[in-house]
Amino acid sequence: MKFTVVTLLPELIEPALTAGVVGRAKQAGTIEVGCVNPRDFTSDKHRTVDDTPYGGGPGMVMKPEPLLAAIAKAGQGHRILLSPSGAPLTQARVQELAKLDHLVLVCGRYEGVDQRVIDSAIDEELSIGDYVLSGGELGALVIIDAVARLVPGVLGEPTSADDESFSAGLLEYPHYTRPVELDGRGVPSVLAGGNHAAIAAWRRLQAMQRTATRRPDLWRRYRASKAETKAFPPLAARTHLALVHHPVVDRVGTVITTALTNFDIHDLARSSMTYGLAAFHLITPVTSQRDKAEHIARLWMGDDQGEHRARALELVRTADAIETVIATLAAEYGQPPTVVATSAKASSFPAAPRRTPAELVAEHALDPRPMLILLGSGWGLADSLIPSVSRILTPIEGAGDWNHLSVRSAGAILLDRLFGRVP
Ligand code: JCQ
Repeated sequence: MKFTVVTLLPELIEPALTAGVVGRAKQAGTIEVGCVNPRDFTSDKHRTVDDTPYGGGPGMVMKPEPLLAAIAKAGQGHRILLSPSGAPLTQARVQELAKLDHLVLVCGRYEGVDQRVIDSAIDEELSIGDYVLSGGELGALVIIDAVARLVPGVLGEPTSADDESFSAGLLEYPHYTRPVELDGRGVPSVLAGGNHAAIAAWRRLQAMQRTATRRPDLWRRYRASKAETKAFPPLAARTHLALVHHPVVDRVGTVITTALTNFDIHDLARSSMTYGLAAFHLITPVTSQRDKAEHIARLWMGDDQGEHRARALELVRTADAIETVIATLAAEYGQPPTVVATSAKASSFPAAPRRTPAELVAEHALDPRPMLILLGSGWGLADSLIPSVSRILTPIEGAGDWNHLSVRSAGAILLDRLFGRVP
């Protein structure tokens, strides 16, 4: 594997590649690194490599001709420009780059590079993160390091590269070595036990826990294996959604009981099924309303034409009060649920800690307790009458002040934010 760095500051590149794994690989000839300096392709006596920007503005732009000549001198290879405007570098991209045999890493300085150089002589723009460096050299070193360690023969063991963070979509589990006690801190006993299956399970759980809490973005993309799903069932599978018809408020804040609606039952049951929830509860103290809900659900469950909807309606349960659902879940799971309220108003449930959907998932992902999410019908949950609420979800925000989503729409949006996969 060959790397050619196009840079005005080769002295920033060369010394950084003499030590460690990459330094050894370079010495052994497993990788080859060279620099080409655009300043060597100038013809004026000041060896000018920058110029003022057309259109004005602060700073300077790299002069095209010396840069183009240096890129040409670098030879045939995949030409990458390091830039804060590039696509974010990922381990997946690093793995692809490691299959190529020559990377040309072009480093900008000053405010940047003439767009026509990018258009004519760059294959790909990559960013190493959302911050600005004074030049592309440190980014080029990052790419060299990340790619080189995947080149066969650079790392000692061929397996130790794939075992790590990001390759599996999870963060690394914590590592320990001797001494067994360090300033009063011990080593998790499972690691010293010699039970390899138990160690593997512990490490996997640690990796999952860390990923869920530290990197909700990665956790959302993570696809557990069948065995993992069995060992650590997903949060959705122990989440219950409830549509509350009492106690809720009307438009002036009076506590009321709302009437059941057919569309709410059908649509929220289908949303619950789509996102893998355990059940959808309809809560009303009115016996005839509960009978009606049961009737609506049973109607479809007997219908062969509506087979898909039938499966969703099997999730429907009815209860006379929130406390009844809590008691039922406590009995079913052997521990009470975390009760989560939703509200369109920022001021409701002032005592409950506020959580974004991502924070709630992070907090709960590997907590074995069930979760009960309350949706209010009418003008929302009567917060002072529901003391069991221990978390409140941040309101769904649209474009402006007008915020009157139907409970069906709010429920679907919420479930997608909590449990929806990203492609
Ligand atoms: C790379 N994240 C930050 C700085 C201009 C090409 O134009 C410019 C390049 C740089 C160097 O790259 C970065 C960077 N990933 O700052 C300014």
